[in-house]
Amino acid sequence: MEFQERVRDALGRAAERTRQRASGPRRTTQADLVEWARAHLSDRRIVVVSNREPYSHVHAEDGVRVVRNAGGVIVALDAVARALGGVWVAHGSGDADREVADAHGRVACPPDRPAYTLRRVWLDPVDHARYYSGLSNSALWPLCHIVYVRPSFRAEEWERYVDVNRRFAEAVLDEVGDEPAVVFIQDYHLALVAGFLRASGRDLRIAQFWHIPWPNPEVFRILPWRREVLEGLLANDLVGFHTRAHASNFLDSVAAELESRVDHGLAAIERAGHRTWVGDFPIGVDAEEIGALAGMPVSAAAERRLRFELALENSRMGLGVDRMDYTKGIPERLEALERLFERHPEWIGRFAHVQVCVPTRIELAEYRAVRDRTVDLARRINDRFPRTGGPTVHLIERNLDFFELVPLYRAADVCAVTSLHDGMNLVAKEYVAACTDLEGALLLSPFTGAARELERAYIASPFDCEAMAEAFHAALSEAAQPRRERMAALRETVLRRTVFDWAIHVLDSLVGTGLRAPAAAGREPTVH
Ligand code: ADQ
Repeated sequence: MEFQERVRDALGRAAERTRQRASGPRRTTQADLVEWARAHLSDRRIVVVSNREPYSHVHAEDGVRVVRNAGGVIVALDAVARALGGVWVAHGSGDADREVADAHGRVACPPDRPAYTLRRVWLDPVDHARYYSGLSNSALWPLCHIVYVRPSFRAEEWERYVDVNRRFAEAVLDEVGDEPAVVFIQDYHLALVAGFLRASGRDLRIAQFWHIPWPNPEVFRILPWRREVLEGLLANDLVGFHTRAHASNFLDSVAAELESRVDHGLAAIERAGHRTWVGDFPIGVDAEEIGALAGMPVSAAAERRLRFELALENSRMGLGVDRMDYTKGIPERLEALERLFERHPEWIGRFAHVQVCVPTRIELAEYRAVRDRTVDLARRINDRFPRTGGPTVHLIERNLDFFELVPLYRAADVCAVTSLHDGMNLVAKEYVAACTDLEGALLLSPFTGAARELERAYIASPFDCEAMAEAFHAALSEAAQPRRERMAALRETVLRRTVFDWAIHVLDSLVGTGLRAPAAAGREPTVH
């Protein structure tokens, strides 16, 4: 058995022991999701659809290796698909993916313990440039994140987006055949899939979760294909967002753009005889597993190694973990740190910041620019405010395995999540989940979905450098007792709503006792 598998097995046992010892309220776990799915979805196949695949096959020195792609959403949906033996339709992005799949792009997953079918959709370089880098990430992503990066709209990208969405839908239909099915679509790459599915006339219950913010109607109306996107999404029975504000913006956008009956009170939209429910379902993390991993001796050893390697014995440690994306406020975070050293020189030489940033979408100029700014700022801070034994700002520019990430969470005295705009932000919740000893502080941007739930964090705007510098100072200086009380309150929230609650909540709203109305702003229905 490989080292990581052994750790994973031990982790499962540790999480179970933690659960058995826990005296507080019972938390929702993967087993609950599996049980729920067996009880409520057994008469329908489940098909998950996402751009990203849960497992990739890649070439390595010793042959073809399987990589389990990270992220809370993938883990939760993997649990649903495993429980039901369903199908997952996703882009086959590994460089050995084709070699291991059959003629239809199918491969059994998880590869070591097959339980469901991964159906890979193949994209060529033009698809990638136009559907992914183009319409998805140069138009919809900046449109939905209001951070003043101007979206660009190109007809050929839209055409390719339509085409790729159609191919995803065809793959779904090919898999379900004439059987009734539940289809759960993820995110903004696939806004048109539900429309193609509905047009097939098959017996499908369809839900879509929009993981990023939804802008207000004034912003949304600049999208040339706004009606097509809305019509595609309204082909779903249920559309979910992380926050009520984003759900409300979606209702307002539909009301402004389409002839429809928008019921803000029920959070439902009727158009052309079809009803779509709209709800807010804040996503969580597998807090128990993260906590169990944080408590294992391997994590403690890794933390000690890290502290030694970075010469942190006499320094407090800050941490940032992000995709290198302009929405995450990474340069703004470093500017605030520079200001911290100017305003509070007592931290010079006594505080180091570790910034883990995985390169992403580097084919786009805005992403290269944010990386260059980050590297320049780190260099400037290290020149201006040196520290004995190691850098003041330490950049790690690669993807870390969770077994590497959790020791970093453990070690950090303060974790900074400074997004300019973010649907939820899972790093904030992962950090809190890892702080089992309550020794840590979360600095959080108010422009994240997470800030709506994690009110006891040190909240500071990334657009206000002075305020963020002071928030760093406060997080590092507050007395132990109130700081620990804050962390205990944050942990209660994160443990109460796990990623498994999220999946059950969305799917139960879709197939439970008929479609239940999720909570929404209590306003009178408007008819347009
Ligand atoms: P993202 O924008 O990707 O997600 P986030 O929610 O923070 O943002 O999730 C990032 C995930 O990637 C976390 O699980 C984190 O641990 C991991 N990660 C980040 N950098 C890493 C690194 N260098 N190495 C390894 N792992 C790393 C989108 C939306 C969010 C929303 C999620 C889920 O933009 O707002 O919270 O979907 O709905």
